[in-house]
Amino acid sequence: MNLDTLTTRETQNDTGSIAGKSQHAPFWSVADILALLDAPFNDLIYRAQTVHRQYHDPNGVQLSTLISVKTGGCPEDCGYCPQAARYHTGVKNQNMLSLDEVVGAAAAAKAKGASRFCMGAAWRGPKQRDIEKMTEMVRAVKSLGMETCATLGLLKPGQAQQLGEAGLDYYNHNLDTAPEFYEEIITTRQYQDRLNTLREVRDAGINVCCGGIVGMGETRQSRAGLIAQLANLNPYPESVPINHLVQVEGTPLYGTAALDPLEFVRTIAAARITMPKAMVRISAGRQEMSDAIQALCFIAGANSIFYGDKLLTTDNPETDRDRTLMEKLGLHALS
Ligand code: SAM
Ligand code: DTB
Ligand code: SF4
Repeated sequence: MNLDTLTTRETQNDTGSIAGKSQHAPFWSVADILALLDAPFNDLIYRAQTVHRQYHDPNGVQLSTLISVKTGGCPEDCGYCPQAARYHTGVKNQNMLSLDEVVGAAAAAKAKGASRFCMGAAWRGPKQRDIEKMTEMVRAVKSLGMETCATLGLLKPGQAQQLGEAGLDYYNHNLDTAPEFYEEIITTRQYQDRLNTLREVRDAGINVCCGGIVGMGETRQSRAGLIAQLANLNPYPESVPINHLVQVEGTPLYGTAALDPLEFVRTIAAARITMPKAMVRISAGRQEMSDAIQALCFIAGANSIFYGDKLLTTDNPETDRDRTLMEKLGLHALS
């Protein structure tokens, strides 16, 4: 299969998503996406950059800042996560931050140039009293003139609607990996649970932020499987975070063989081609990435980053390093 055939599919699939009518049959097969990932690097990147330029400002980057509003002590067993109570990673548990702390951090992020503020919590899912606190935070951050995002785990019916009514713009909930690899990584919640939460978010009219993690020892086929799942959501997510595993000592995935960084770039390109209108974010793992690899990711269609010295518990590049990189590449922040 050549890449031109696949590009035609991208256009058709996009039209289907805009129509937003009844669920279409999966359009991107895993084989289609594997063909993208297997293509000569230059062909893949050229195609991704071409698609990128059709839909986006080629030099614009959206900046999101993360904060952990409740840290550690999580009952789940996600094999990559430093916040799972069962792994001994040295992460200090922290109860929910106060409204003032969150608003102060959001105002500081805005002053540094972030347009979106993303609040994360180490929960399997929020309780009703947590939702009440979160809606206060969402309202307050929103009133600063920032976009709001939350990532709180699985949502029960009705919870997304409450968050949406408070003004939540995006909900982040990742599929993490392909269905066939998923059980190697997480056993305390099912793939279908995640899809159900994404449906709750979509039905509440909140933008979907959904991606995954690479570098967990998966095959290229599984990376294709993850992208296929994301691209076949109807409609596909507005925001697609591609995380590179941050290896944290004490987690089961610590010591996983390193992924060739060019595989990360290829995954970004496949996300761009299959989800042309989405914002594709280089998420976790940038601290360990060279400027050259990040530049390749931007060429491959990435147009969003986490901006700020910390992700949730691990380090992200200093804002000065990011500003310098953006200047070197002639990239500007999107408002
Ligand atoms: N507890 C909620 C949940 O799991 O949905 C929200 C926070 S959780 C930390 C959000 C996402 O961060 C995970 O789904 C995973 O994709 C990503 N993540 C967590 N630890 C990571 C790591 N060590 N490296 C890369 N991504 C990670
Ligand atoms: C996402 O896809 N990546 C972010 C955000 N959504 C919540 C989280 C990355 C966490 C990396 C590990 C840590 O800092 O604890
Ligand atoms: Fe808990 Fe989320 Fe970490 Fe999984 S990824 S252990 S649910 S905080």
